[in-house]
Amino acid sequence: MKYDFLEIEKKWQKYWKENHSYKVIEDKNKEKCYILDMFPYPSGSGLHVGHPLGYIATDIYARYKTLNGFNVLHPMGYDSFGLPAEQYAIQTGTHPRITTEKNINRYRQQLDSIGFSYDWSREIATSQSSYYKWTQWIFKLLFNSYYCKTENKAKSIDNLVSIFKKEGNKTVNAYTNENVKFFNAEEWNSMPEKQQYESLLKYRLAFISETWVNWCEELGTVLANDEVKDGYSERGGYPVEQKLMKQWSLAITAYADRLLQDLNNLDWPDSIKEIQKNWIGKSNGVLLNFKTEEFERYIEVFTTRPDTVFGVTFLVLAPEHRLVSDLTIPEQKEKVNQYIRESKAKSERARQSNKQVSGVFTGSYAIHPFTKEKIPIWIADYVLINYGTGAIMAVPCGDQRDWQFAKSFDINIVNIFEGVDIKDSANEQKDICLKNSDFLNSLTYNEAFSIASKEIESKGIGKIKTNFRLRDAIFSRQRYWGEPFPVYYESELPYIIENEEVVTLPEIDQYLPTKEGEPPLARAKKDDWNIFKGDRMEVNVMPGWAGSSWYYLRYMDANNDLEFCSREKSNYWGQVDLYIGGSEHAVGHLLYSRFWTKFLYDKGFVSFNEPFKKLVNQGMILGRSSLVYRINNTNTFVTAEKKSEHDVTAIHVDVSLVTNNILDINLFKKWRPEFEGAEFILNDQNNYLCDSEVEKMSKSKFNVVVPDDLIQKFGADTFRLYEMFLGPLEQYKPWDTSGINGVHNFLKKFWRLIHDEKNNFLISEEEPSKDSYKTLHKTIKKVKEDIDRLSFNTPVSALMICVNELTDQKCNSRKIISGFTLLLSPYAPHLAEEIWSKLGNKTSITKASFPIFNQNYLEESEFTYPVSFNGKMRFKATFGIDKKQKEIEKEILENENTIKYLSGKKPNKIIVVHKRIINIVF
Ligand code: ANZ
Repeated sequence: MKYDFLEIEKKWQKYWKENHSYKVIEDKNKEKCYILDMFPYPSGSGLHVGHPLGYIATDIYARYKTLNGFNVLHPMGYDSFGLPAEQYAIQTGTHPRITTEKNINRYRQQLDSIGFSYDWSREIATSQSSYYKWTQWIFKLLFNSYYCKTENKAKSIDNLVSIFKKEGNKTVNAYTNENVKFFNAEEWNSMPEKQQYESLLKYRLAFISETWVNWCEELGTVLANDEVKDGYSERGGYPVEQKLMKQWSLAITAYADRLLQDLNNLDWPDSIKEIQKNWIGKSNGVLLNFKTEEFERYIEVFTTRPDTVFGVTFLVLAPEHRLVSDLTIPEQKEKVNQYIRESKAKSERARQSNKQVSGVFTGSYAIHPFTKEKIPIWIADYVLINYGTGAIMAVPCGDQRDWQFAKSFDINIVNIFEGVDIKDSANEQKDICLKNSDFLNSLTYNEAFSIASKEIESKGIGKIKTNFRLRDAIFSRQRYWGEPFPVYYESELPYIIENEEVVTLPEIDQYLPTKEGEPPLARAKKDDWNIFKGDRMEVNVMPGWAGSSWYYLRYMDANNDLEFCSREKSNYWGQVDLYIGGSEHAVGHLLYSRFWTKFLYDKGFVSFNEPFKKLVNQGMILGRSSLVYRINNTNTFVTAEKKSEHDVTAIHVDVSLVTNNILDINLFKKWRPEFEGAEFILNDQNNYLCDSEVEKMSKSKFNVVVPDDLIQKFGADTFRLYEMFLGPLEQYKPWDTSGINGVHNFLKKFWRLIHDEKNNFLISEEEPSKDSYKTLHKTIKKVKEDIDRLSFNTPVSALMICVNELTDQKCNSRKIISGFTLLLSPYAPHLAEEIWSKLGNKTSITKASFPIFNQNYLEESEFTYPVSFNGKMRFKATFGIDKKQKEIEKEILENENTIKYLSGKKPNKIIVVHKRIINIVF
């Protein structure tokens, strides 16, 4: 009797492939359901057991929805541009395309071995020119659009040109990436073409500007804020510094308010919504100008607390502020320059979390716009260049950092809060009356805020302003392995290559920056480009998130050569109904794809303005690392029990060298040349014991477990069930194979239920017992309810209980086994197909219907009645629920207990209340 999973899985994978079982077409008669995984970057090390967790969950859900009659779109592809392939190319000269293709093949083979129900006819890879042609197309669309703040949508730049022709730009309420000069129609019409073009560049949603960027020297590229963690690059962990560079950016800030508002309509985890909300960071405040004392200059500050204006005792500029050099007096120059150098090396986050305040006085003063007092101008790196105006009015009695600053540098503090003792800063004093504040005296925050704002506006010294923490998204990367821009330059102005053709990535001799420090693409000569125009081509490439911002749309119409995705297809498939992926994409990918979707919606290319209706973050599967201890400056390793007796360094060892925490010393010596001659101090049992630690599964920690071996040993169906069985999808959980046997045994037990000793299929045509019906239907109910609420672990135990009960009932009745097989099929599709076909079905189980739950089967089949004599309960008796009243009366009279209690008397009446009581009156 054998459950030959390897044979079965091979057979059905072949069948599915040959019969295109998972191909879907747009079927108007069926309700659609779009179920999506965050597509992987195909890395060189393949999939480890953590990767498929979310994929298995969506696959179960997709199969479940299909069985329930939905037309399910469940595609897969690759986010295949990226750094690792490029770095490998730098080291080895292998073209990143080759590495990427190899890795994709390995991924595909691994994915296939797990038995996913993907429609592979829709496979995409962002690095294919047939895909990035459309990424470039969206970029061009952004370049050719501006954002109308009155209509609150993106519109065609041509529209703007016709307005300029008629009325100039004064009436235009549009997003601009820098301040624009006003012109009237006449001025516009007489402007040289080049100047017109330059003016328009400021309105475009894809634009070039000189911005402070996160520069990573080691990677030779700019990084987005979400690619930087604590001052180091997320990939590689290299230091990141601030640098002023000319870069392409996308005007995501034009969408800030909509990105914030529309979060309310999304079925996403609250934590992710909160992270996005903070990242967007909306604040209402005012821009206020402070005149400098010496010359005709204004320092514009952004404040959310105009009510505290009378508490301002100094101004602070970010060290990078463009007025710093003008304002710094000669005596302070050296100190200021030194400070600027120091703060350059700090990341934005490090600057904000500065425990120790630091700063330098410029030597200049500004004039307070109301009190006319002289206030000193400082520079300090707790003020960020990228936020607000890069300058603040400091109110020590209202703001903790200003207070600390004033204290450390002995700057005057004015107390403007009634009844507050300014020993410490009076953070968030919103319900306290103001004092020392002229026309704001005795008002509290709300009133003072609006009166001060109005006064500032009417005096012409500032204006009300809503500010967002969100920055425009920097879109250039100084790399090779990314989408080239469809852009060329003429007289240093960027122009779009407007034809339909894709600009392909040219071949280059080396994947390094040029000697002049230009990006690798600058190595391409004119002839290396498939399209070359103007003086030169753009040599930056797009960032990793370009391709991933719209890939969910391409799956809907993956093979369309004429459009990125037809309106018909996107109307049919609509938003992604369920999106599963890691929470690390909270502000990168998930924000950018919302932005692109809104943009495409504005331009009329899709009918929805949010990409992902429901989002679930799967928890990470953690690895169990093994650690050995090397005695410092020796090649001797000491067993964990004795490590405290020595001065040691812990070293991660490959988990495959360790069993039950005991190191295989021979394998260890062979593992790496430097350990060949290692010596060991063992424990009393003559073993070398390792410590173990639960942490992220990663190649560098040597704790990676790959699915391949497990699938070979237990089969894909066991693997799928087991990954789900580990616990709730959202939870972080350590990988632990100790329970996999149990899950495997469950499938074997099911096999045994319907096969005899000789492995003959055994199925009975008998009507199942009530108990068996009950077992099946309670399982249907549980599996259905649980999958509906995306609880994927609990149905596994329900299925196990079901097989146990059916085994006890010796039930191999066709009706029950068919039902159970269907329930099992989303989890263990190969085994389910096998049994389904053995049951005589001619079509695949994937084309069948989910069993319908019937409450009636759950009703008790028997009831135990209390039997009373003249109202006094004497004993209990059990009868079938369906038993007729007359029969119960007859049988109860024959019961030996009744005979005893009646002791010969004749009963007058027998009362039987269905499923309640039996009363015998005598
Ligand atoms: C005066 C003031 C008084 C402020 C007070 C706060 C409290 P949010 O809410 O995050 O928008 N600020 C402005 N630009 C800054 C920059 N580039 N770097 C660091 N800090 C900056 O914060 C806005 C407040 O943060 C502004 O309001 C400003 O300080 C500071 F009792 O102005 B406030």
